[in-house]
Amino acid sequence: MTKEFPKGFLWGAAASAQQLEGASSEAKKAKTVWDYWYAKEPDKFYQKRGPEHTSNFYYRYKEDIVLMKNVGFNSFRTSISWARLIPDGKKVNKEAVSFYRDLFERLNKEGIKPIANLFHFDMPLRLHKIGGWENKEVLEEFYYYAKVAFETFGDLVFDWVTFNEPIVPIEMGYLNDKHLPGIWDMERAMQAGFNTMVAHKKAVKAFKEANIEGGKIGIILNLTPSYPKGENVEDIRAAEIADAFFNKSFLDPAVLGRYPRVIRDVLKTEGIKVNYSQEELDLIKNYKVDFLGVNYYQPRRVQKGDSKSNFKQGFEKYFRSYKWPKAKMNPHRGWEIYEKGIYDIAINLRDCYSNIPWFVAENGMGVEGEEKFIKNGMVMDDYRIEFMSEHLTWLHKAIQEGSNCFGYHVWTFIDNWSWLNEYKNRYGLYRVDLLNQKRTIKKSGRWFYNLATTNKLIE
Ligand code: BGP
Repeated sequence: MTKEFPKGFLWGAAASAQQLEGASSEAKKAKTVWDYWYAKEPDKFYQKRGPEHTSNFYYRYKEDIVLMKNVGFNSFRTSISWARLIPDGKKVNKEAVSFYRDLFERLNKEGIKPIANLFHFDMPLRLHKIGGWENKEVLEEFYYYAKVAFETFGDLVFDWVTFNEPIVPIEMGYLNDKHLPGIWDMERAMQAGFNTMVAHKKAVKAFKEANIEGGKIGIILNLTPSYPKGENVEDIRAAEIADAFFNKSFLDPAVLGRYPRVIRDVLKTEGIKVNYSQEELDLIKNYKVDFLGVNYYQPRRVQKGDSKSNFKQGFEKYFRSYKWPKAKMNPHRGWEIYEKGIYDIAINLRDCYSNIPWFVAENGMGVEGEEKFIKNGMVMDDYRIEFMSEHLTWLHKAIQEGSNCFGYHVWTFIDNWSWLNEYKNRYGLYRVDLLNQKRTIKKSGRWFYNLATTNKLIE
């Protein structure tokens, strides 16, 4: 069966500055939290490989753009490094400007639409030291950075994103130890989360002020549809609360300009206070996004909470995760694969979020030990082809039913470094040999080329 996608559909991949560029302390780039953390605690990082061990895109981007062409991309999203563009928070780094301008120019020339993101987990160290998103001064710095980025690259990039997965540094840094500051504190998590939303709104405001002709601004959220264990009231309520905190907490203010009641009720019951001003509430109400990017990897399965649990350190009081017995698991990574989740997201955006234009901004399959699938020099990743194909089948159905989806980006185009996981889980359409940086197309890269250039999924 052939499934055709709408005319002009975006096919491409996502990446991020810290994960792809390398040159982490070169060309006047200032340190980020990741550079700092690695220098301090290398043992935390899988195989002790830190952010300087990436795929060196900073030096290889010209050749890598050719590789993008060879897998049929018509679009590519990456982030600008805040610490590279404005190392001291004031003076714009000319070397960074030349790098990003050349990158965007070349992408445009090759017919690959650049989508630029401002923040992908890489807080400049000097701002982390003054409290990161907890400090309202950092929000002003972000506003300035956004203005500089729009003014400097607004003639080359028309599709902008403020944040990738803004909830991740909050969840992983304030209710876990996988990002800095690495603490368990619900009150601080809520404040940092709220401030992140205000920072996003300030960037949207800066974007409107920059008046980029034909420009659009969005945000990328990792949405995890929440499914209750049973049909009973308690499990259903648990799923509602999980959905509110993990999806609606950013989705609702970004798209609708307000926070869901459920969140306000829970915080009130728990006596958790968030500091805000009327001016901030007005920003939230007035600066809505033009489009949305959705990263989808896996759903959330929940059951009723444990009333004895302490809310100050986690959500278990209201919902706990459980393993669905029928779940299909990614045997090479351990995450659930639930393709229909993408359809449920699409229909929810159609019905509850004014059918906002959106695209799949990340979807992909991480595989540990992928070298075992190499045959005659090529990774025969049929599992990845099946993964994308099944997600696209559900996405196509949702588009047929009226969901306003305009593209599909895979995570990611070449294997890249991933936070504490280093290269543990490979996601690329190209394999990267870490000894010599050689890129080799995988079977999925060939498959993606046909998909993107025909605009059709052929099963
Ligand atoms: C997303 C992030 C990416 C990337 C990806 C894969 O949440 O936006 O930055 O890391 O997940 O995650 P991992 O490498 O942990 O498998």
